[in-house]
Amino acid sequence: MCGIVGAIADRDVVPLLIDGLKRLEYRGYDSAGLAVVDGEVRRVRRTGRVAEMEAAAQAEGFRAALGIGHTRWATHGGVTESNAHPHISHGEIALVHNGIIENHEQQRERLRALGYAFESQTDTEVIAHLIHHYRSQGDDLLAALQRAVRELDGAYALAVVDKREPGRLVAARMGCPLLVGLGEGENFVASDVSAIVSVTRRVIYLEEGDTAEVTRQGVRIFDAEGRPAQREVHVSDVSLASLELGPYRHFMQKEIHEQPRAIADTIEAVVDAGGFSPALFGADAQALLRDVDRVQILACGTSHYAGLVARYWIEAIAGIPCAVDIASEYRYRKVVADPRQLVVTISQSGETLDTMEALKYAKSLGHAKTLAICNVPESAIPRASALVFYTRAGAEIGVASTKAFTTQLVALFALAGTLARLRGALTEAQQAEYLEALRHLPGSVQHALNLEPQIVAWAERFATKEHALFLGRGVHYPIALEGALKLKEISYIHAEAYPAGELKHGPLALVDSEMPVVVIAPNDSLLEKVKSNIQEVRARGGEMFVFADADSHFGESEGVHVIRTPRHVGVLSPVVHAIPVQLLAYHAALARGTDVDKPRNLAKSVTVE
Ligand code: HGA
Repeated sequence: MCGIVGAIADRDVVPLLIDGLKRLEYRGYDSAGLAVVDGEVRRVRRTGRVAEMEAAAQAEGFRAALGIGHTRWATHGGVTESNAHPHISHGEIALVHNGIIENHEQQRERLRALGYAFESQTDTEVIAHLIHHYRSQGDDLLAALQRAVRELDGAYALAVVDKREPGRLVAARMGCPLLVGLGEGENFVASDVSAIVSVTRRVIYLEEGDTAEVTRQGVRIFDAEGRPAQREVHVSDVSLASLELGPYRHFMQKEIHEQPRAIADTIEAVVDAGGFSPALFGADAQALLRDVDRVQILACGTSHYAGLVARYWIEAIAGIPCAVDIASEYRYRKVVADPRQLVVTISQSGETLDTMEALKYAKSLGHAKTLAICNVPESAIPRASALVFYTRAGAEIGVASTKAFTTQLVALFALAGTLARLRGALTEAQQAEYLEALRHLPGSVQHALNLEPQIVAWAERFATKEHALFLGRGVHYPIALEGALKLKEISYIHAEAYPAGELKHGPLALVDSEMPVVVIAPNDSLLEKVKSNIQEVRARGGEMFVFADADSHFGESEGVHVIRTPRHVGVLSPVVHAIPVQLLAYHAALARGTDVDKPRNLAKSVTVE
């Protein structure tokens, strides 16, 4: 989603803003802009890439010691230059916004009546005029911002400058991420730390309702009531290397190949804790998890599929009923609350708005046992949860999630093991067996990555197709869902996933020689059933692409292509089978020439509803 960066310094901040916006490109966007204060407010905006906006800024000789920049992912109003941020009021106030203002129509009417003219269709423009309105009633910029945000419903991260106050920029946060970066004689605001990592690693994460004044000398933060607030300074460990491409062609490719390391790092937490232990989830975990008798998982997209895999593990290993809901559905339905239920949220960024809102809803119903599984330290969802497990995937830049997914699976497996142990449902011997399986997992994942050349050959055949079916059974059905989602996201091939047994209940009608069917067929108890499903497809002339285990004796035949994944790795098999479907999607997208890391219409951290 949108990226915000702002800077105040004793030097020209334009290169810093451009560099920051480029580092935020991974979040997904459709236009970019910046505004600087240099006696006047000067602005440049372009639809398309940051590089185009950069060229325009250079051509116009932009230089200034104070400025704000933005990458926009349109929600209100089309992708046009006049809708791109920053928005300006009366040539004085310039503002960038991430989020959605729900009462923008009422505010627009009110401001029109006050004489304000609108140049864009965005919800954002009302904020610029509202601040200007209070500013012209005598408030200074900070006070005007604080008054304005009190009148906004919805979600926002804001950075604002005013040509009459060149010594500061002001910022506000509600529902969308924003942090302050602390430099030497220069300070910054940004949506995430990657934007400013080349200038500082010292950051303050703003809390919900906070406003901030950022000057060259320092930062003042105020809470939602406008009282001065102290916020902790964190030193970010995001490395520049993790934000750079290195020898890879795309971040997605890099991140697919980083999975053995990411998984090993995440497993290390389990090893350090001496096995499946509540200590993995935080200091209060023992007390909170002890009497859990149901689990509710809330997530979106790929994280939701991780939750679907976890349901099998939590029910089979811990014997605890587990429900999995799409966060945006859960938050709008009447839910029967159960205080002994553990509410688990899963979000790579920890900022996914739908998941955050679902968590708030669960808490409002009295759920106190909340656990976040998340990849970004100190992000909003873990901060709003009683317990947290941080996956150790490192920065994930590609919009299509890969290493975040497989490390989430490791975290969820550790949760299933821990709940089982707390209930006395796991013997020492079983725990030892599971830990052994975990130890072998990075190697099996590496083995699956080695299948890449075979998968490239398949992908070339896929690239010409417009549709694909993915089939799986049991714990591998969510992997079929994930494979279909990956293919859709980056290659734009329409793909659907079904539990293989559902084929004859409808989708079989779609099967012909133009509909490739991918089957996840590990050598588990459902293999014979999957083989029957394959015959059903073959009988209709469908071409099959089967991922089978090395030990499954699955033979190739006319119209049935087989790639053998590593020997069956038992209960962790879904993690290993995630790899070939990621590779298939990646290489199909490459063959079709799509923008793999920034697929059209999609954003990385989905911070709007
Ligand atoms: N609603 C604003 C900002 C959109 C946004 O935050 N996207 O991530 C707009 O449409 O311009």
